[in-house]
Amino acid sequence: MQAFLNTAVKAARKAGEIAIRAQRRLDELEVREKARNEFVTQVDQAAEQAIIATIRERYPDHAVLAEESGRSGSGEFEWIIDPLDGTTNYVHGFPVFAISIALRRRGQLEAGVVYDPVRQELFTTLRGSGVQLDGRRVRVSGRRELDGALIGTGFPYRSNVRWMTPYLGMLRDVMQHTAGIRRPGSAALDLAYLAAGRTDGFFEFGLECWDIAAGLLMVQEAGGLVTGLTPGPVLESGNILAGSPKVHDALRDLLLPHLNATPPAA
Ligand code: 2AM
Ligand code: CA
Repeated sequence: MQAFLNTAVKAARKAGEIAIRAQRRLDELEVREKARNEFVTQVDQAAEQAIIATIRERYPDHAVLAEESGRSGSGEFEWIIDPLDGTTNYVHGFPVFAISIALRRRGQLEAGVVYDPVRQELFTTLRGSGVQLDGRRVRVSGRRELDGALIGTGFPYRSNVRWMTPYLGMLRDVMQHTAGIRRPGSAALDLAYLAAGRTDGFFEFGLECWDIAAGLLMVQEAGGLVTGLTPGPVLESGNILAGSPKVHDALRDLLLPHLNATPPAA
């Protein structure tokens, strides 16, 4: 499994270099919003192609599920790839974005990498072996209650407005019961930070499986809990709640009543 991880790390670093190099050009470009978006789409695609090429070079028969190019191949091994998580930040030059790569074998997550090319921080995990940040073992925080906890989240974006009403109620409650909320804008990095004990909990609706696959395994391997805010597998619903064990449970008690009180708009 270590060999898989090495390949994922190599791929993530290549994608990171592409993103950083292109961002310098993006800063220099005087362009319309649409042109910016098109440029960024090209960066996403180039980063994704670099990742897939690196994986395929080593493992030509593995399947791939990637944000830009979708699903290709089939078989026991499947790589789940987000070449640039935090695209909105990236477009604006807000320096919070990441590359996320996970490996799933027969439906079970086996390995994950989240790479922050701005800070050059590398989070890695293998099932059964914990989580490392730049080679040093990290764990979720030992916080036992919401009081004093720092909670990460993401807002429901346009296509997910159906969660708006329950979500705003949740925000109000979390603000009142914790040390604070952070909304950095990359779910992959949010989960990696949680795994490293930098936050104590995280929740968001409507994420895609490539946003969270690597981070989900990281939180679990770092001693945390991950569950769905709605029924069904969290990689499918994308409605995720995660935390160090006690904070996860306390957040769950705080958040779930909002879903019962205000069912999402159809
Ligand atoms: P992305 O940057 O790869 O799109 C921010 O709340 C998180 O939601 C990011 O991880 C972002 O990933 C993800 N996300 C998924 N789909 C999105 C969308 N349509 N608009 C904004 N963020 C989206
Ligand atoms: Ca993403």
